[in-house]
Amino acid sequence: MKDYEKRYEILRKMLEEEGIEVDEVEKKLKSFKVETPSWGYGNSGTRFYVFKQKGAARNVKEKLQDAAMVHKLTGICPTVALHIPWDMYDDWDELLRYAESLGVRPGAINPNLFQDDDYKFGSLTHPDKRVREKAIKHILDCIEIAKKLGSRDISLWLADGTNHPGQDDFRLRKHRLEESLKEVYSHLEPNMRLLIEYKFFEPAFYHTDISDWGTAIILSKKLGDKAYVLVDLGHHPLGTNIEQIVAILLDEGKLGGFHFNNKKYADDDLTTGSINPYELFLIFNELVSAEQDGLKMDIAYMIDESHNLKNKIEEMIQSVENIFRTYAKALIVNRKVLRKYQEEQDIVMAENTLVKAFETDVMPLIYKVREEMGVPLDPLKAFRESGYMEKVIKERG
Ligand code: AOS
Ligand code: ZN
Ligand code: ZN
Repeated sequence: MKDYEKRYEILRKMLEEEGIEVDEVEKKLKSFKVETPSWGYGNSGTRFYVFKQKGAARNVKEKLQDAAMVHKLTGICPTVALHIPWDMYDDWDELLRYAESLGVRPGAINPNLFQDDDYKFGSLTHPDKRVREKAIKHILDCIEIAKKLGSRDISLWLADGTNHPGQDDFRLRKHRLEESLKEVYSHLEPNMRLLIEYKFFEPAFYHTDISDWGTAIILSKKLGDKAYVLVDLGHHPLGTNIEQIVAILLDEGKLGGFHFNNKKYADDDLTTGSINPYELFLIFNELVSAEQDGLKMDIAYMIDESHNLKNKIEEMIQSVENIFRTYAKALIVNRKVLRKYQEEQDIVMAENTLVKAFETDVMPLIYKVREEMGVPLDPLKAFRESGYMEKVIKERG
C-alpha cells in the first residue's frame, strides 16, 4: 500500500488511454456519501437470540460516537439514520449539537410502526381507524423530530400485511394506506421527502401491503413529487433483477434512496457486496450511467445492516469500503465504447466492457482519494490500531 503511487500511475495511464477522465472520477469519489444506521451499532439479534457484544452502543449518543468513528476513518459517512423510538431523546437541540461536535449529523428519520400490540393487524392499513390515526400521529411526530434535527428524509418501512388468505381485503387495505399516506404527506415541509420502502414478505407471510417497487412507485406517484421509492437490496425474491428496477425508477425520476446490504436467502442484512459483488456493481453501473446521461437524481445512499457476529463498527467499515470500491468500478466503465458495442449488437464485447471495469483493481485510485481527503488509506487497520474498541469496552462495559 505504501508504494501505491506506482500502481496509481499505471492505472491512471491505462484509464486515460481509454479516454476515462480520471480527475472527474476522483472528484466523484470525493463527493460520494453513504449514511450509516444507528441500529447497526447497538445490540440486536434474530428472533432466536441476541448475542450481546462488549462495548456495543447502549443509547443514541453512543451510537453517534461509533458512527462518528466510522466517518472519521472513511471520510464518507457524515450522516446517521435514526430510528424512533429506539433513538428517542428528550432534547433534540442538544442531541444535534452533540452530533455536530462529533463531526456527524442526523440523517433519515425512521418511524417504527411495528413494535406495538396495536399494530398486530397493520398500522397505516389497519381496519380500525383509531390504530391508523395512531400510526399517522407517530409519523407526524417523526416529521417534527426531523424538522428539529434538520433531517430531510423520512424513511418509511411498514410491517403491514396478513398471514392468511381471506384475513383482510387487499383493495380496502390499499385504500386505507393511500388515505393514511396522503395525510402524512400533507405535513411534509417543502424540502422534505418521504421515502417509501417495499418488501415482499416478512414479518407478514401471506401478503405485504407494500410488497414491491410497483406498489411503491404507484403510491409515490399518487402522493406527489416529495415521495420517492426506497430500494432495500434485501427486499426482493431471489433472482430479481434489481439493477433493472433501479434503471426504471431512475428513468421515472422516482428513486429516492437505498438501503444497502446483501442477501443469500431473504432479508439477511449481510455485509453489502459480500455475497454478490457483481450485482452491486451492476446496480452502481445503472446509477452512474443515469447520472452521466444527465438524469435528474437525488439519492440517499444508506446502509441497513445490523450485525451480531462481526464487530459492529468493523462490519460497517467493511460495508462502506465495499460500496465505495464498487462505485469506483462503475465510474471507470468505458461508456462510449459500451454504447458503440450496444449499437453494433456486439454482445460479447459489450458485456466484456462491464466485466473489465468490474475486474480492475481500483484501490490505487481510492488510496489517492483517501490521501487527499486526509483519511487513513486502510480504515479497518486504522480502526484496529486506534484503541477505540478497548476504550469503549472499558467505558460501556
Ligand atoms: C426492514 O426489513 C427494513 O429493511 C427497514 O428498513 C429497517 O430494517 C428498519 O427500519 C430498521 O428498523
Ligand atoms: Zn431497509
Ligand atoms: Zn429489511
